[in-house]
Amino acid sequence: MIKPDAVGRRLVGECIRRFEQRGFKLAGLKLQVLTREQAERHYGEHQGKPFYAPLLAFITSGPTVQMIWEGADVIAQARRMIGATNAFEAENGTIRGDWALSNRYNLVHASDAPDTAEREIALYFDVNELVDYSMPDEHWLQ
Ligand code: FUP
Repeated sequence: MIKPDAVGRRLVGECIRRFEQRGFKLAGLKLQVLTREQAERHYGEHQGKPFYAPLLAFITSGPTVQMIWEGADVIAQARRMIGATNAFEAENGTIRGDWALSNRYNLVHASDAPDTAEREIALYFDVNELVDYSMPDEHWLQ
């Protein structure tokens, strides 16, 4: 997910470019302002923590871009590409390490395991919004 701070800072194209150029395949794409209910379901694990309320206020404050990326080891590689949650600890060359200076306004989210990816995809997409197709360069990327 590209979060409202990245949309507001005109970084949507840069974020998509990194995943595309790494070799991942886009299987879904959507611009939407999250409802309070979607945000609560997404971040339910953090309920009760001090940053929960400001996190929900932030994530519902403007448009987000939901993306489904496919490819070899995509979950682990995407997490590496976005960098540590706290941008002050994110390595240079990661999305957060290059463009963020915050532990809350950290530009992007990526699912951390196959079951969370499934849950988050179902939260944001209808099945008929997923696109299945082949890329001509797929045999270079496995
Ligand atoms: P991530 O898996 O990278 O999305 O990170 P977490 O699930 O640990 O945290 C979710 C979001 O909560 C982060 F993107 C930013 C926010 N957060 C804070 O605002 N303060 C904190 O101390 C920790 C996380």
